[in-house]
Amino acid sequence: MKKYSSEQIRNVALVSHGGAGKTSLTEAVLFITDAINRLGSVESGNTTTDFDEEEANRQITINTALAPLEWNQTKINLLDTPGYFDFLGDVKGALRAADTAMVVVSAVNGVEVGTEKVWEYSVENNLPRMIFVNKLDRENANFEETLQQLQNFFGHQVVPLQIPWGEEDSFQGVIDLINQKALTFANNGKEVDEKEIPDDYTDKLEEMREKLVEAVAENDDELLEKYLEGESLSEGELKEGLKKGILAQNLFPVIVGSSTLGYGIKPLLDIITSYSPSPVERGEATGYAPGKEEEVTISPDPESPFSALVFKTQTDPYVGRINYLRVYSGAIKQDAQVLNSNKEKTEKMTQPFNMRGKTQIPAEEVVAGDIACVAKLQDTGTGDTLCDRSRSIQFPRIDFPEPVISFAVQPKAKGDEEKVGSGLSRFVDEDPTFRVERKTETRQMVISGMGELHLEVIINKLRQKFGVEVELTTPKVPYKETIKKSTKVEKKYKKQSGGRGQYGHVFIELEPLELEKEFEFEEKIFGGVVPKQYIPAVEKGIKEAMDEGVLAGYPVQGVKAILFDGSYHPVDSSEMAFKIAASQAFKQAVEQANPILMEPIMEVEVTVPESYMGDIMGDINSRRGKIQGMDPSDGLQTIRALAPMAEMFRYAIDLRSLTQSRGIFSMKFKHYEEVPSHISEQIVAASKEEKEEG
Ligand SMILES: Nc1nc2c(ncn2[C@@H]2O[C@H](COP(=O)(O)OP(=O)(O)OP(=O)(O)O)[C@@H](O)[C@H]2O)c(=O)[nH]1
Ligand SMILES: [Mg+2]
Repeated sequence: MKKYSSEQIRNVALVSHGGAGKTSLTEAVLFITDAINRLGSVESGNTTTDFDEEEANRQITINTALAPLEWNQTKINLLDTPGYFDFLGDVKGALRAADTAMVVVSAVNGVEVGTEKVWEYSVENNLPRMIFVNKLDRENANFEETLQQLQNFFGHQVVPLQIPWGEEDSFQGVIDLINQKALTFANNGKEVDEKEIPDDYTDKLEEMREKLVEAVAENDDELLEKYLEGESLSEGELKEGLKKGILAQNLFPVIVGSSTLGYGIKPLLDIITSYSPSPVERGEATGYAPGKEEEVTISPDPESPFSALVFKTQTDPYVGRINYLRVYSGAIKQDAQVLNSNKEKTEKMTQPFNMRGKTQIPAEEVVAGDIACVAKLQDTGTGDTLCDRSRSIQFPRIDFPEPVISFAVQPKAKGDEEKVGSGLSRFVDEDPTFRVERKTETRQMVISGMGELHLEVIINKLRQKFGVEVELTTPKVPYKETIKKSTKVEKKYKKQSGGRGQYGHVFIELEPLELEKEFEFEEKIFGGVVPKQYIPAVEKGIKEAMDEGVLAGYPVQGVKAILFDGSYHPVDSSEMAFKIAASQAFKQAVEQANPILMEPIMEVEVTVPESYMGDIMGDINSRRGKIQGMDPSDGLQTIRALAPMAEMFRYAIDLRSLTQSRGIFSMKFKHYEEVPSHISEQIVAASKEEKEEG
């Protein structure tokens, strides 16, 4: 690839609801621009950007892939992102790296939930947006209706630059409203023929072009005046106005085509090079001086000190770790010493390269505004800023979503624990929406992610890359046991037959404490009835007994134990004897003290469109949840509730199906509460059964 200046770069993220055609579009574009010489397809599992085995098998995108290509003296960095919600993290990263969001919409399905979401994220990132209406060749494709939906959802600034010539079986080309030509395509879109506008489209063309001109004029006072006075805009004015409107996020042009036929792809490329902003036109980026509040602005000047944001990290079996960088200023230079300002570490830059799918293409120098990869950095991961020491800066962190679903993992073969642990932690490195935790309370390894599919993919990768098989189960709930009333017991532990005997004798009183206080111990021994040297053994015996409660074997907490009387034997007493006596006393006391099970209660926040409110509240009630409050905003409702952890493990999945994926939620631990008795009985019974089997 030749060198490109910052003005000659376009960074375009393809985003959509799952399956709208982003990967097929990327493949078509690569083929048409001769970046690849064989046209792959999603069905055959041989596209450039869905190169991962899991992607090819499932025919969906899992990882954002880069597809740099050259067109009209411009380098276009396409980012082919995943559409499934489980892989949202990668979409967020790509949107941070891009200067334009190309929202792909299927003409068959129209605006879908995922369309709304990616639009929202693009707005959050202040990104200029374009819309590609795809699949116009498919049965049930309907441009009029799709356009209507787009305008209903995203406003009247959604304006077509083209309309399809025919639809479904009779889709034969594209009517270009700006140049007023009909375009047809051959050789998978490599050849374009310009034709006169067909007669049955002349009226439509006029009507749609008028709307386009009006929309452009509305964005510019001068043009508007001209327009209102009945003057027509020159072609130059129209194009310039359009470009300005797009950059200002006031106009969202609609482009049409079919990715699999290659129709409309060349015009799409022309529109990207002419109307989507270069990094220079996007202007300054904002960051912070490390440790300080005030903003620092960075202009996309290749001559200024280097700065870049790592928006994705990937581990390659051969190359090791690869970081994807969006450069904001200066240039990536091989061997340069740069600062990772988040980790305060110096990194030495290796030779940067372009990635096209999985293919590395060497790049000599990567200037401000460009996207490229660097391998073998020591401490750098997703979200980190790399910069020149002379101007230390941190770009805002990428707002990755928090995991919503958890499973316990267990290796199928004994002895694989370590391999599983180290394999999983490698994936944590790559994927900010994936977590692994070792839960000491339940002695389980728990993985968390964005959905079942996300975790399933990770488990498959673990098998492919590390050769270990694991099983996923619902995590155990870290119940605790406690007592409800005070009680006193006496316990004598005595063995005095032959040889040296054992003798320990204690009176213990138990009192309930707040659960958070875990455990307190007090001794009220008078006159040395239990000698000083045995008292620590008494405490130790109780503590050990607390590890496994009498009800279902969960740890006991929220108990105060008072040693208030006892006796000893001058020869037979020992620390061991007192420990055993204390432990037995404690167990007996707990049984008398009305023991109960306590369960973790989560604080849950669910945000859904208002129409789902009833269903959500009903569902929360059925999970033993308690509604705490509601906050309406913008047609959405946020419901705050408390609900037991035990009922919430599958909530991510259930919320999706309840709301057609429109709902989001977050959850964090709040406190422990008593388990209702009918449920407690089941837990106790289950634990007995497990004990008998085990
Ligand atoms: N007929 C027709 N089929 C298309 C077109 N574009 C994509 N498809 C098909 O639609 C399906 C999904 O296409 P993809 O390119 O994988 O869509 P995607 O947006 O990348 O999907 P995700 O990455 O999983 O979100 C595949 O079976 C494609 O062959 C099109 O323009 N016309
Ligand atoms: Mg895809």
